[in-house]
Amino acid sequence: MKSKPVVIIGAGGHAKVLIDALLLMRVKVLGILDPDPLLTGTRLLGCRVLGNDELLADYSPEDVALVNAIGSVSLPRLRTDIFFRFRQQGFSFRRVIHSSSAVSQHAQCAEGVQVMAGAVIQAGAQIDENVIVNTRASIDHDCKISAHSHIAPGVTMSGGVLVGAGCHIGSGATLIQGVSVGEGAVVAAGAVVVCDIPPGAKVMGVPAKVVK
Ligand code: JB2
Repeated sequence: MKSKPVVIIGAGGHAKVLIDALLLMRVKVLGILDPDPLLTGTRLLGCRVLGNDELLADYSPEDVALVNAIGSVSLPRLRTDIFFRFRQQGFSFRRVIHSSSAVSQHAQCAEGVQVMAGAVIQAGAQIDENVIVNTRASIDHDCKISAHSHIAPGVTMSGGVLVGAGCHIGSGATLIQGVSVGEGAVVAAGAVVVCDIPPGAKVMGVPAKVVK
């Protein structure tokens, strides 16, 4: 069955990476929505910025799918809000899996999951809705990444790691096997996590320690 064409929400850096992957997947991009009036009419990798989110009223959820191109660093809640707002209107969010990633056929990726170039997801892993597994991140067997979390570029996660919803795991962090990261926690770039992290905590360093 032919896949639906997509409309992209947000025209920033993450959108550029997603469009690159979508073009390789041969998915048709109808356009990009962004509230910044200066961007209207401009192009990102050849795809046109149409205007703000109100233009979504011109499309039917039966004919198009959405791609959430809001990243999770500068606007941590917005990505989640966008996902719920437009799903409530009946739209679905397309999975974007870069052709150079290696996703086990025995792993599960839910609605709207984005797996970027060079990422590896091993057997038994479960990736929940709206999660970003960014460039060259490695998620080993039986990890569970809960909804709306961002696994930044170059993260290494050994087997059986549990990440709660809405977490940010910073670039290059390492998490040893079996540790748990509580909901809404932030792991700083380069941290090495060797024990469980409570919900909402911010940790950094080697080994990682709670700083907030
Ligand atoms: O409500 C909105 C909205 N609010 C902000 N609707 C839509 N459709 N777009 C919205 N935006 C737009 O998202 C902003 O006007 C802006 O153009 C875009 C966010 O772009 P930015 O480059 O600031 O961030 P990003 O989310 O694309 O990328 C962040 O996350 C990535 C994962 C950066 O930190 C990247 O470095 C990172 N790789």
